[in-house]
Amino acid sequence: MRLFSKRPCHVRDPDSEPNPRPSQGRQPRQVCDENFVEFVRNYAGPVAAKPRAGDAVLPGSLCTAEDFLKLFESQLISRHLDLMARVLRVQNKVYYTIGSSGHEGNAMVAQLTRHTDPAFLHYRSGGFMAERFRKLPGMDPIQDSALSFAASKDDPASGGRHKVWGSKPLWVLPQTSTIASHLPKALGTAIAIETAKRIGHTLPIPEDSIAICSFGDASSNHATAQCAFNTAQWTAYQHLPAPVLFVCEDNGIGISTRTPGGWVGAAFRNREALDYFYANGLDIAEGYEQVAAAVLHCRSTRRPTFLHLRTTRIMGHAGTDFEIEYRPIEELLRVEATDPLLRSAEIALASGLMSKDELLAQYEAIRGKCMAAAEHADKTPKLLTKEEVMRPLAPYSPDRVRAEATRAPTAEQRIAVFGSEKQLPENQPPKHLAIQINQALHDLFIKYPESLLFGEDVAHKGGVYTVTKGLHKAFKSNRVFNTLLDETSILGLAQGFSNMGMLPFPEIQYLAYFHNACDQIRGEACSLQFFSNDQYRNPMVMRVAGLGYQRGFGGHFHNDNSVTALRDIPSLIVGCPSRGDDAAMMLRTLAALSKVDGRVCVFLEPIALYMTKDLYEAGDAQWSFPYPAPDQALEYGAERVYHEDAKDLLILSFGNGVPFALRTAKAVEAQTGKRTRVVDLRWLQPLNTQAIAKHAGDCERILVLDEGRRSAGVGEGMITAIVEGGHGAKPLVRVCGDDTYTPLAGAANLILPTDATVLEAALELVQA
Ligand SMILES: Cc1ncc(C[n+]2csc(CCOP(=O)(O)OP(=O)(O)O)c2C)c(N)n1
Ligand SMILES: [Mg+2]
Repeated sequence: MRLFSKRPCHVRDPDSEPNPRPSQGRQPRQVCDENFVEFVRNYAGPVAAKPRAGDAVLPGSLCTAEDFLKLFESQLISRHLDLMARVLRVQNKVYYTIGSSGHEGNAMVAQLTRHTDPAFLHYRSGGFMAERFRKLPGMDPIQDSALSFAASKDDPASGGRHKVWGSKPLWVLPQTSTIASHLPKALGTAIAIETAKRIGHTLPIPEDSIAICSFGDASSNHATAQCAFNTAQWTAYQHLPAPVLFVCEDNGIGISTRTPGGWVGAAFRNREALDYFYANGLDIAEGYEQVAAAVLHCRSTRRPTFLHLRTTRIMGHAGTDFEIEYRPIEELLRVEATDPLLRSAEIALASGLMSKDELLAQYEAIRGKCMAAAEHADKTPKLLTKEEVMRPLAPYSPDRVRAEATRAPTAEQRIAVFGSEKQLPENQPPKHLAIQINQALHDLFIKYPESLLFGEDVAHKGGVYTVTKGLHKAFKSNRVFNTLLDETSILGLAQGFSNMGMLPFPEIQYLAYFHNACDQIRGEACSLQFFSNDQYRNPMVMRVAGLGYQRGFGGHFHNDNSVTALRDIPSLIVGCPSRGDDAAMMLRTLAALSKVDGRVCVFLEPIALYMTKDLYEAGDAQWSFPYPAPDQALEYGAERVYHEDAKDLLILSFGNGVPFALRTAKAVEAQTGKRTRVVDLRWLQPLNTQAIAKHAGDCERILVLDEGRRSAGVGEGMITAIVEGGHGAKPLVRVCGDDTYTPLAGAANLILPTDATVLEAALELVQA
């Protein structure tokens, strides 16, 4: 066997250039390719009598000859897809060269699990995918993968939006390339499988399914991965089921950074409530038994299971990787010698299952199929318009959303929860924001038996501000529960629940604490519809308490008013009510947007308005409103307009700014006779730019009131809409927060808009 050819993979070749030129001639073959052919040709080891289908492929192995042949073919398919990508990348026919070579042993995990076990995969999962494709008739892994490599519009995984491992019928949810970000939602899915049974929700997959999640050795160190392991352990430690199979594909390196020898085993072998298995993924005959044991353990015990799968990395990190710069030649030689395909060829030959000629013929036949599929894929249509690209990103079906949002639960259902007709919230006196959110959540929980609410301190305590009080009592621990203190896990759980068809209402205790888990929404939840061509959806309504002006509980972290972190997330919907009745109706619309169009929604609750009952003076009760009956909802995007006939001044605002604006309007009229239209935008993402432009057009002067920071705040979006709407020449002022963190106590008012500063700016405007 030649382990190191004249042209090793670690010598720069044309496809190692970031922007390759079209190739003029034939591509030189990769070392692993040459090695394989030579190894088979030169094989001179023992050859046993051909085993029958049910026999062990080699004495002592748990893998039968029949199963081995399938696995070997899957390995070869995976390898030839990699080789094809290296050849055709330089011709600009393929747009992705991160391969699976050296990891093909993960086909065993696919063979030993079911196609209905949801899989969240590492990018080196070619072997797994080829094997999983066998589980349903009529599916072709080569064809489908080739379409994805070519960014073809016909790509069944993402519709040409990314090279992802994904399949709707095979329960492979496409993942982004942010390493480790998929672990929390894989765990969430495992927990959701179990929760569904407890709340009587019908699962889309069998009840004894497990969630599979693979990742690399370097990725196992990531904070997001660690939080998933910890949450799995925290769950299992309490004897709660969490059937997730973590598969750590350990090739000993992450791009160029070596994982310390033995680290993965040392770090995971003795963790509390995380059951460790080791399998040699380089040798099917040997590794099969341990993979089977890990899968069986996970499925039967429903405990989180860590499968440490030994792999290696052939052909570098990606086509652009120049391995020789950071790995000594001796090491590369060792790596090439442990190529799992050489071992599989040896098993096939030594067991007598295949002759050299048969093996080489199959090898070349698969190469031919992969190349032909890729050439075909290259000729298929690509995404050519912006509309095509964005079609699955943010679906919206207005009529269906409206109908769903105004669909009320029955009176009997409601009375069973609220107590009596008289106790129905719409029959109560007007109430403030916190109470109405609470009542609306009760109503939504009656309407959607598959809804769940969870977060920090939300259960018995009812949240820091008692907004969720009573929900736990009414709907019990399976639907309303405290999580551990980890926002990333909360949002991972939310994705898991929605993957299983439930409607999660995760709560983030304060907006400042969303930021450290933002990737779960920005990178993961919101990208799923896009990267799966809207085949997968993870709808949710994330409630976040935030914004400024809290008197009792000050400082930055309880008064964070940065909406910015939410506003540029593609497809995310952000609603922010300023009063109770709007909040109740907005929640219904958000839930409907989730149910109908699969949207990820944020409900941003202004803490300072939770208990606000008065508007102009103490005791006037003018910021308390009757509870809207459950068949009332807000139109998605629609603003609330106060003093619609006023034209002298327009104040555009949201959240805490709305009462400021109304008080200012009253004072301006009293002092100058000028009348002010106040617009509460209510929906912060996407901003209703048409409404902003319309009101700006109607009025003579404009005041943009945004409690957020000057830089990148919502106010910038409002002003852009005004200017783009053609009204930039009108007198315009912005009153907003300063670019600073919020200080404690009264000092907060120095950097936030106040009644006084808003009034001052408004008077200047109207008197100018
Ligand atoms: C959060 C994040 N940080 C950095 C990267 C860039 N990156 C991509 S793969 C990789 C190494 C991963 O190594 P490992 O987990 O061992 O997987 P392997 O590639 O070896 O299979 C890095 C740093 C990324 N994709 N995501
Ligand atoms: Mg690695």
